[in-house]
Amino acid sequence: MKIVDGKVIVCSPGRNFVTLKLVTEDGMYGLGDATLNGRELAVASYLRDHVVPLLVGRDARRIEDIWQYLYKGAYWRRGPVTMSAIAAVDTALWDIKGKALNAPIYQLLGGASREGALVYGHASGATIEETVEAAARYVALGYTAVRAQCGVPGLAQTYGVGKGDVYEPAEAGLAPETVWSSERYVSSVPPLFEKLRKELGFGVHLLHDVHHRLTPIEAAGLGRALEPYRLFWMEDPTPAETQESFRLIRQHTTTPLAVGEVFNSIHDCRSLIQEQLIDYIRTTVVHAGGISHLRKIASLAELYQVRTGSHGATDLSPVCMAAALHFDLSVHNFGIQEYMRHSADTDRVFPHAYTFANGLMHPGDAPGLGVDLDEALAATFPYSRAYLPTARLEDGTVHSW
Ligand code: EZ4
Ligand code: CO
Repeated sequence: MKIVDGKVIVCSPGRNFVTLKLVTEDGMYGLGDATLNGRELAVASYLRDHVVPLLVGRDARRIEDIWQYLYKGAYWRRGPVTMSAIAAVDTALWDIKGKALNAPIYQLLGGASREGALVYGHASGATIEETVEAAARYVALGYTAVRAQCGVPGLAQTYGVGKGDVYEPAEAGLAPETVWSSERYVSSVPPLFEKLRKELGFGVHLLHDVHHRLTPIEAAGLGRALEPYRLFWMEDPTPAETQESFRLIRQHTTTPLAVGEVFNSIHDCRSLIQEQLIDYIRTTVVHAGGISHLRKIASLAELYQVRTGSHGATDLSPVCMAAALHFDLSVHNFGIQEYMRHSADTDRVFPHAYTFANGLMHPGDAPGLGVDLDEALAATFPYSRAYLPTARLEDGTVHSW
C-alpha cells in the first residue's frame, strides 16, 4: 500500500489549522493535524518541502518504521516543529490503517478501556461572579469537570479569559503584549475557588491553569492555599524546562499537578514521571509525535500511576481531537481530556464522528479517525496571520507565557 501523495492544507475557518492528507495508491487517504499555534507555516513547510518527498513510495502500513525513519533519519531530533510534523504523518497513517482494516483506531489500540473519555470545559469571566455563572452553565450542559479562570483585579487582560462563546487563544495580527503580576494573580485565585465550591459544591471536578507563570515557591504557596477546594489539578504551575523544579512544589502541597501541553517528547517528562512529581501528563497527539509516541509516554506514566490529561484547546484541530479520543478511550491510565468546543465554521470544515454526552466523549465507530476535511470549503478560509499574546511584568520585564 504505497503512499503516492501528501498534501498540506492550510486553512482558517475561525482560526488557522494545518492538516496533512496522505494518499495511497489505492485511493485511500488519511489525515493528520500539524497545527502549531502562531508558528503554523513553519510546520507546513517542514512537511511540504522536507517530509512529503521522503514519504512518496513508502508502505503506508509501516507506521512505526516511518516514525523512526523521520525521527532518527532527520539527525535533528525533537522540537515542536519536527514533532508536530512527525505527529501529522503518524496520525494520518493510523487513519489509513483504520480505514484499510475497517476499524476505528481505538480498536487497533487494544479496544475501549472505558465507556467514554471524561472531558473538561472552560469557564471564564472578568469577575468571580461571571466565572461562577459560566461554570454553572457547563454543569447544566452535562459537564462533570470544569476549568475555571478569572480576570485579575488590577490587570487589564488576563490569559484564559475568553471573549464570547468560543475561546480562542491566538489574536489576529502581530503578537499583542499583556501585563502580568504574579502577586495580584495569586491572591485572586483562592477566593474564586472558595466561591465555586460554595455555589457548585464538591460534586464537580474543578481545574485551574497557571500557564507557567509562577516560580516554584509561588506555585507551592498557591497549591497549598487551594487545598481546601480539592482541585482535580493545578496545571502548568511553573515552566518545566527544569523538571526538578517540581520537587519543590511537590514538597509543599497535595494539590494534584498537571504539566506538559508544550512538551514534544518523552524526554521532556521522564524525570517528572519517574520521580512522581506530577499526577497528570498533558502531552498531545499533535505536538508530541502522534498517537505512537503518546502511547509510549502513557506506558511510562502508567508504571508510576501518572495519568494522561491531554491538551485540547481550539488550536488543536478536530483531526487531533478525534485522534486524542481514540487514545483516551484505549489507554489504561487515562485521566481526563481537555475539550474546548470549536467554532461552527471549524466543525463544518472538519465533519466528525465524535460525540459528547453526560460529560464524556466518544470517538465514534467510523473506520480510522472518523473525521474528514472538506477541502473545497477549507479553500474559502485562507490562512490569516495570528499569534498568541506575550506577557510582561508591570515594570516591562518579559515574563513566561
Ligand atoms: O495556551 O492552546 O490549557 N490550555 C491552554 C491553551 C494554550 C493554547 C496554546 O496554543 O493553556 O489555552
Ligand atoms: Co494550559
